[in-house]
Amino acid sequence: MNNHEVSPKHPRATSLRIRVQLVQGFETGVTSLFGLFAHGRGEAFDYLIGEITTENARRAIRVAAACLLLAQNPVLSVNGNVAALVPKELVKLAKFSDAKLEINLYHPSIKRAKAIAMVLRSAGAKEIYGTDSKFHETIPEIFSDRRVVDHRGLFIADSVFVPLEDGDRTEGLVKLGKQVITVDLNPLSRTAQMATITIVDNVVRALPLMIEFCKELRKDSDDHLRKIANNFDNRENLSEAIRLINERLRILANTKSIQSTGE
Ligand code: PTJ
Repeated sequence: MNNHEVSPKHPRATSLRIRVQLVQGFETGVTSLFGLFAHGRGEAFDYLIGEITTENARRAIRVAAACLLLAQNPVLSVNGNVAALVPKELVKLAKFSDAKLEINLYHPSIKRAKAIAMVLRSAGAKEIYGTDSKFHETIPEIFSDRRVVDHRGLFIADSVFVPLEDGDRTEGLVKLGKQVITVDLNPLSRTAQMATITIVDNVVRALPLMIEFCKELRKDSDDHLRKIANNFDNRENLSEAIRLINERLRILANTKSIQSTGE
């Protein structure tokens, strides 16, 4: 028994298993140390949301799937956190949305990019962009190290899926006229606020659903997909996400015995 093992009897077993995945990601050089902090921030918001996929998030996931299917050049951007948490799902999503997978890191390191590529290959990825400097291109609109992208991937993409993203790059990508789809548990983050479509959910819950929607919607006409995509307003989506947290907290605050969900 290694010290990362989580007892299935633990009331917070699911949450603890996710943590273990990230710690293991860190130990194998996939996730950055900063990624662990980012996860903690996400976890806190997941508590507030109730650790469920809300109907609101489900709607945003369906719209995101429709947009990826409509795109000419969709790209899924992979960082150290999502590589540790949902590698198989990323590969499946790329398959069912005909999207490219590109490794793009906020805290870049060749060693980490290689480790992430290995994880994606083990999960079944055939082609991975972003690792060959021959194809690197710089986006001046982005100020962080993430400005270096693959000119066959993110550089020419019309729709980019950037789960757990930092605000600067989201802003830069939006400025470039790209459609930006993100997953962020914090509806108040700069990325959540700036993206074209924000899925306020945990990436471990959102990705399997996104794959299901892609499988289902890929049989539909572009006209139908456009109807789904056009019937969405990210401001309204974010307002609803904040309202749902607010409402949940109001109910909990008025409940006589609050059931603790803490470890
Ligand atoms: O691997 P790298 O170098 O590319 O770095 C990746 C991180 C995530 C460290 C980097 O992009 C970063 O610093 O991101 P931020 O600015 O901390 O933003 C991450 C956002 O994701 C925060 O708003 C968190 O609340 C949110 N978040 C964290 N874990 C999850 C999440 N959202 C959905 N699902 C999660 N599991």
